[in-house]
Amino acid sequence: MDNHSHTDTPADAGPQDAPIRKDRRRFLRTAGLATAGAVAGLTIPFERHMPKGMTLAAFADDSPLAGKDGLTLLGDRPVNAETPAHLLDDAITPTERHFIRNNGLLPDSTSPEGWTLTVDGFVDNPMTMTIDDLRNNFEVVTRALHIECGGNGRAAFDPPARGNQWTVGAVGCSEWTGVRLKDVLEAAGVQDAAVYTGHEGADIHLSGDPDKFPLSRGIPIEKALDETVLIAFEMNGEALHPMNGAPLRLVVPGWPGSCSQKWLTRIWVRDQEHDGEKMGGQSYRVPAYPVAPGTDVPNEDMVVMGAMPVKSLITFPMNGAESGMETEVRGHAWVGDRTIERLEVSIDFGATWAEADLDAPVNPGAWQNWRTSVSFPQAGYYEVWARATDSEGVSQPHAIAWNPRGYNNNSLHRVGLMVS
Ligand SMILES: Nc1nc2c(c(=O)[nH]1)N[C@H]1C(S)=C(S)[C@@H](COP(=O)(O)O)O[C@H]1N2
Ligand SMILES: [Mo]
Repeated sequence: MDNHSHTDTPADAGPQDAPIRKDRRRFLRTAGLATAGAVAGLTIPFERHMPKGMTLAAFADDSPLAGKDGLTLLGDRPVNAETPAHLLDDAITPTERHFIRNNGLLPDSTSPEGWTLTVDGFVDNPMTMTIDDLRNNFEVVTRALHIECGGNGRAAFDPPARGNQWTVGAVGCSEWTGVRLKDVLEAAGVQDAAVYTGHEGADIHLSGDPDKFPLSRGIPIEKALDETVLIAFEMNGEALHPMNGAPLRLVVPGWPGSCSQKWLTRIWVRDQEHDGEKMGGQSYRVPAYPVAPGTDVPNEDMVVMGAMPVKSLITFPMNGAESGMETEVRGHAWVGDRTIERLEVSIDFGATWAEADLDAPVNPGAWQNWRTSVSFPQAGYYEVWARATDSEGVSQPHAIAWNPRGYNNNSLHRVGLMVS
């Protein structure tokens, strides 16, 4: 495993801050990178000589990608960044390579100091707990768990779908430490009427309106009581990265990433499907029946996304690389609520397939690592394709099952190679 050290975790403004930084941090945090100087109200006499896109040294750790390594920034308001496939090669995704998907702006504080989580609604004992309460009153577990954004792969939709144009890298499998949501819900005493959770976080709506949530999603109570679902306060053995939900978040492996509420403040147990921000309309919803590409689907025919489909990624070699006549090919495969049974690789555009060596998940909810070695018959351009099959015999398709908002694209990952 590739363990990059990272000591430059962007903490919130502290008293140790140099004066130039203090009052301008908030502006910078909420402004676009390009306009950082202007929005912070700084006069920069030699601005005309500044290389385009350069960030200001005095505010270096305000960069949305501080503490991240090699991510592709898709947008900075809100911050969205994906990881190139070849940087997802580690069995466990290092924090600096875990993607970022935000719907709003970071909370004013991401410090564990004074943070509380409330569990209420259809429970016998509503509770408000600090992070220490969680640590002290419940079994603390560490698990490798994969999170994939429901819109990962959207960039390949045709006709295109609105939203972040993720290619393949809005996925990761880090090691999360926390307590089981199940244990906390059982302590709260889930009532018979409970059917769904509703999650709330402390992030700030893009409008700045304190009464609006950027995102508030939930999961069916049966899934919430699944032992893989964690309320996490550590990522890869350290505090959570601010962009990944510090100091507290849910991790719901195998379900759309949006279920894994970051900056978690409340779990509201409900007697109906949660109706929070981005639960309705076309958000994180897919047509209840297959539709032709480009179809306009009415809201009432859309259903909330559940377990994610079978999928795999080639993390070595890198797309477009040069290769010798023989190479190792490796990557990961995952599926929501099932396991991967088989991983096959093709070097002839899918005419023939050879089975790769596939690991079992290190624990339920972890992605599965695979590797194989391929030999090419002669020099030239090849494509390596990977195809996973899950425990129900379902394989990845060649084509995208089109839907209006560009979710669930689990079509085959392909890597082109120049072989000599
Ligand atoms: N509070 C809050 N939680 C959130 C989000 C958000 O915008 N706000 N984005 C969700 C989405 S859409 C995804 S895909 C995952 C991404 O987690 P990551 O940013 O740690 O990779 O966080 C989810 N949790
Ligand atoms: Mo997402």
